[in-house]
Amino acid sequence: MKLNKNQRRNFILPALLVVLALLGNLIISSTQASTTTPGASAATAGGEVIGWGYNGYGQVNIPAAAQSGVTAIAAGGYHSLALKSSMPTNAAPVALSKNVTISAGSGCTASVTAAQVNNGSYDPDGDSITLSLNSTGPFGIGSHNVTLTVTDSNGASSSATATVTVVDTTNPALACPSNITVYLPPNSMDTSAVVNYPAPTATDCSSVNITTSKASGSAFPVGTTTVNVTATDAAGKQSTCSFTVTVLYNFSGFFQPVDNLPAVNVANAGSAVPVKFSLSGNKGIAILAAGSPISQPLACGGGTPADIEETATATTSGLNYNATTDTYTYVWKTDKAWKGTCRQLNVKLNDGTSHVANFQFK
Ligand SMILES: [Ca+2]
Ligand SMILES: [Ca+2]
Repeated sequence: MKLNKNQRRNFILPALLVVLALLGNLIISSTQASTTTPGASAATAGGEVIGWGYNGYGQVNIPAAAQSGVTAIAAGGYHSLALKSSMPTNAAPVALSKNVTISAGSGCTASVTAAQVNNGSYDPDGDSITLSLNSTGPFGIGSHNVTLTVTDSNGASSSATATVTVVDTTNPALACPSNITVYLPPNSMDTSAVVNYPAPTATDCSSVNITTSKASGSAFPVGTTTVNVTATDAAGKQSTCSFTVTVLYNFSGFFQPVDNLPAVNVANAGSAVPVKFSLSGNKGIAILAAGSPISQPLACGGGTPADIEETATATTSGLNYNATTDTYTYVWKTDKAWKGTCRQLNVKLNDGTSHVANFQFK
């Protein structure tokens, strides 16, 4: 049978479609569709067949799907067919992020890495992925938003956001004043002194509150007082330091008959030696440290001998104060057994100071 031109036109396309249908489950969805139907497509085992053509036969425009990725084309009459292979498509990676909290380092800042923010990002295709952050810092104390971008080896990417919180976990740097020593006002009955000390200083990544166990400008008693200082930062981190405030008597040195060092006082063993001194004012009778005075053996030799010109009649040791002469007298009852030996007398006051005199007994 010989076909004219129109007959051939009307025959070729259906024939071709039939062939394709035989080859692979061809399904024509719109061979006689309206003019708005962009084309016909058919899914096959190996790809996708797209047909289009003259409006009178149902297909009109070149479908968008047939404008790229076409591996073969057939045309005849008013119809065309394109074959697209089922090329694998690339799936974008999945970005998963997590919020992180980081301790501030030196400079009170911290940096973050993409790996720290990453929470198991992956690529559905199994492609290798790279991680990046829009900013790695350094960030100051507080919260900061970052964006994690995950890119696969095909260049597809996804992003996720996270919060980076930089916290202060460092104790304050605290500096205490140096130890302070003051003397009681001379010629007074005062047994305490008002002491002003330099303010302790603290530095920290956050605000710091400083407290002291005894305020500057307080009356400090005779002796040594330890002032404890605590610095607490906004995160509750604490540092401590301490310093001492020592208030001393105005010890005069020993009066006669006792000579001060380096003299060696020569006394009769068993005699009572009046040990006299002043603290520049009546400080009461409770001026000695516990157990004071004491005497200890001393190697004889050295020093300038000086006789004890005056002795007391007391049979026991004891302390008294004479307001008229502003003199404390400690009567030191020596031991007869000390004859031929030397000893050092230590008068330790309750301000913590020790005052010694050397003796040789005859
Ligand atoms: Ca991928
Ligand atoms: Ca801190």
